[in-house]
Amino acid sequence: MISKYTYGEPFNTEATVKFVEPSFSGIKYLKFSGNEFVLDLLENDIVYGLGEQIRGINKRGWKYVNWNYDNPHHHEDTNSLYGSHNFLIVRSSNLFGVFFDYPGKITFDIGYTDRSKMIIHPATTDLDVYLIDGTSEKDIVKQFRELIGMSYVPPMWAFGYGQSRWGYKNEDDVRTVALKYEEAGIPLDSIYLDIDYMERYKDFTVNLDRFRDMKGLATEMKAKGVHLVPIIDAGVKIEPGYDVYEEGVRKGYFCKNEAGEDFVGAVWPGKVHFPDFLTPEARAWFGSKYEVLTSLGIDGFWNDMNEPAIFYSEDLLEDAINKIGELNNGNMGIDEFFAMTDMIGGLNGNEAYYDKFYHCIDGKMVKHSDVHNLYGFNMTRSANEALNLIEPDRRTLFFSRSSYIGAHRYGGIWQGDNKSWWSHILQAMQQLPALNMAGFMFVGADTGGFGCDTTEDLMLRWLQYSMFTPLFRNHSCNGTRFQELYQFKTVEAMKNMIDIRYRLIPYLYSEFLKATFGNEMMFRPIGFDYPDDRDALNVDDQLFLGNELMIAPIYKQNANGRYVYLPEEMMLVRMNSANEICTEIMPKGHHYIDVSLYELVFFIRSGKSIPMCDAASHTSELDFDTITMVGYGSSRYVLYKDDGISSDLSKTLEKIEYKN
Ligand code: MIG
Repeated sequence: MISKYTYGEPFNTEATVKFVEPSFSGIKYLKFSGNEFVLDLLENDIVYGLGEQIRGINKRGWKYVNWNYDNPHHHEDTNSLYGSHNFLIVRSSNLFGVFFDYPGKITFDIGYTDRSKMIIHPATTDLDVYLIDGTSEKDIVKQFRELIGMSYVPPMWAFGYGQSRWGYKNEDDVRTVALKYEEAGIPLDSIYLDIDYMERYKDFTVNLDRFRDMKGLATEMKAKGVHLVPIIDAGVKIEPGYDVYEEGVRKGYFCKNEAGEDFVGAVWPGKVHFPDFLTPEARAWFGSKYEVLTSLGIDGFWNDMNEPAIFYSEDLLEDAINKIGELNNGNMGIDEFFAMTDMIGGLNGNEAYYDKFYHCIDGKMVKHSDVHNLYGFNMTRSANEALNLIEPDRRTLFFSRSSYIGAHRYGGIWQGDNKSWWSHILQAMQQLPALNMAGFMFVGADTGGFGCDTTEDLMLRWLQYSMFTPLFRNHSCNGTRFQELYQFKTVEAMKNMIDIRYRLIPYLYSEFLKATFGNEMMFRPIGFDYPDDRDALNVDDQLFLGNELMIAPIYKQNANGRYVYLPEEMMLVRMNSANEICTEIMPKGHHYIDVSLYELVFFIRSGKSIPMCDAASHTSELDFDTITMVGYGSSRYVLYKDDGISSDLSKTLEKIEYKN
């Protein structure tokens, strides 16, 4: 049962799609003090959720600030990342879900100030709060997901392996990647184009010196089974003669400053204007520009910098430069020196920028900071809605960096600029169930790590985790160690892992569709299926994947194995390569399992089995009809499959029962 409570005058975020009758009594379970919501927590209560946030599956013990932020440091003490997903499930004397539909800054102090209190503080008290009672976490998630609408489904090829790097500068760089993968015999479905393909970082342009013939390249790659997926940034470069800029100015599609002029920020291209994605007109206009690239044969995009990230605004930059001039008195002391570095460091992403521009909604100026967290959502929506017109029959791959609940209907997300750190495998995994709770199903982290130099063993372990996530992309930052799989000596072992991924795609895609259609989670904490088992409730480094699997990846360097907790009897599956499968039944309980660096280990749940197809070089070559079942004897599996591309999701959907 869902109850809705309205405070003040909420902005219509369009996060939800179902009408809920507002309740006029006081809110249940939480205490509302006039500007915050408070809940008393007992020692063993658990708080799940918050989507893309740091720390564990149980969110207790930290203060989270949901304010979409271009934060390349996913440190343990950070507070904000790229997305705001204000949905929680509280397992206390009452079990309930709660969604704070609020597009501005909102703080979740979950036992930080006081271990026994959760305090939720929205910047203003204009919001809708939805409170969901249910019989279990899974039941609450289902109700919530029905409220927010069905999640985005990408084309099936998006489940293939993708290679990306900031720094593929020209056609030959792209060809080299494709060729080396081919030579190494490693399956590949996509190569990503980062900002270098554009002409001076201008959206919807192609640098013709470096990409002479994008259409030819896209066609050539497509013939090899590889899709090119270019990046699109939120800011539009200010440059006379650039059509997107000129048209946007002429038609009034950009965000305005207080004086009603087009607001100026600076990002990659230097000075930019920001499309007012919160208006349907600007959304339709910007979205229509994607045709510049789809007409060249492009069928996938990633949307970046759409928090929106702002490096500086003209006035704050000038201010900082003047103050630094004053500080530079010929003999800078330590105080002046640090005042200077703080000032420089404080420019990128400074919150003050977001008070300086406005959206024009139904003739009213709405200050950006009041609706900040909706910007990336509406950028992805702009692309998705336009592509539905440009390419009505087929699905396009979309994923975004920034998001808010509601964006899940229009695209997936990637988990942003992580680092090549062991702890970031676990961090990525711990976000998965919370993202699924919030509707984000097509998700994945930069495999191998974005920032910092990766290592061969980290890459292997990371592959053994990421091969289970819908988005499976190796991406890294300009200037870091190269991490395409062919760069490593153990390329053969890496190839084995990618081959295994391709063997698992029928299962992964099928479970993705089931969870999406059924408003369920593809990745669940162990405690969601075993709420009465204390040990299961404590597990935060294993997940159920669909209805049949449990994953328990290794995320520590030099570990030759790990502890796992089995809440029921399960079948341990070991795979050293695509065709070597060893299985062993293990009883319920705690176990230590050995796992060599070159070996994949996962678990099949009691009495279940999963379908596997043969490995192939590309998803287009996968044969979903030649299935081998792996798992318990006399079990059944219902495989969901479709043509992988039609927009009409029911048109080609088939449900095929396999017996083991
Ligand atoms: O300021 O386009 O998260 O994936 O490679 C950095 C360059 C901008 C941030 C994205 C990252 C991408 C990078 N971008």
